[in-house]
Amino acid sequence: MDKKRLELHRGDITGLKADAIVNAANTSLLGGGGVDGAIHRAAGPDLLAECRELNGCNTGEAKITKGYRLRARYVIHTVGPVWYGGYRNESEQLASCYSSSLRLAREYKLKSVAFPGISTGIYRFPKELAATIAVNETKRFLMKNSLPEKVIFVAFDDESYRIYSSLLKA
Ligand code: AR6
Repeated sequence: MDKKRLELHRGDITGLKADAIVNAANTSLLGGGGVDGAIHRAAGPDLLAECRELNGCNTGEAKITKGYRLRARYVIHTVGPVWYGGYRNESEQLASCYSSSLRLAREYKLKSVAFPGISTGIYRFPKELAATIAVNETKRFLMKNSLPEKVIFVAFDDESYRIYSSLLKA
């Protein structure tokens, strides 16, 4: 796989001009805090109206909506696992968030997709392990698929930025 297909961006995901940005949602898909709240604020009320039609989403799965006022054309909503110490299949569920989101991106023929660190905020998933899963699962998918062409990991804080930098250099 061409390493140039993986990028790292520091800061707020809501301003990114990718074909899709991924939202770290909850099973209701009706909004919340963290990046979910920021995406809904930036996209405007039409996003919530479309989300209401989706009947929620299971942990580890993903659903897609339009991006409305965002620069991104689509939002892929995925529900990460709450971290309970690693005894409840959290790693497999987190990997499934990435593969499900990437499958949707492929289905919609999207060229670029940006991910925040799913589950690494309110859901307390350890950042280093989460980033390792994110990068490995994404590489695995890109090796087998030509779309999306590019995946952007968005690090909101310095610690996440350092973790992703070293993983992407390796
Ligand atoms: N841009 C990029 N990354 C961000 C932004 C932003 N604007 N804001 C926060 N992050 P979290 P979770 C990072 O808590 O852990 C919501 O209430 C943040 O630093 O948003 O999956 C949902 O409705 C962290 O690294 O999501 C769910 O109930 C990462 O995004 C619950 O939180 C994810 O943090 C989901 O929890």
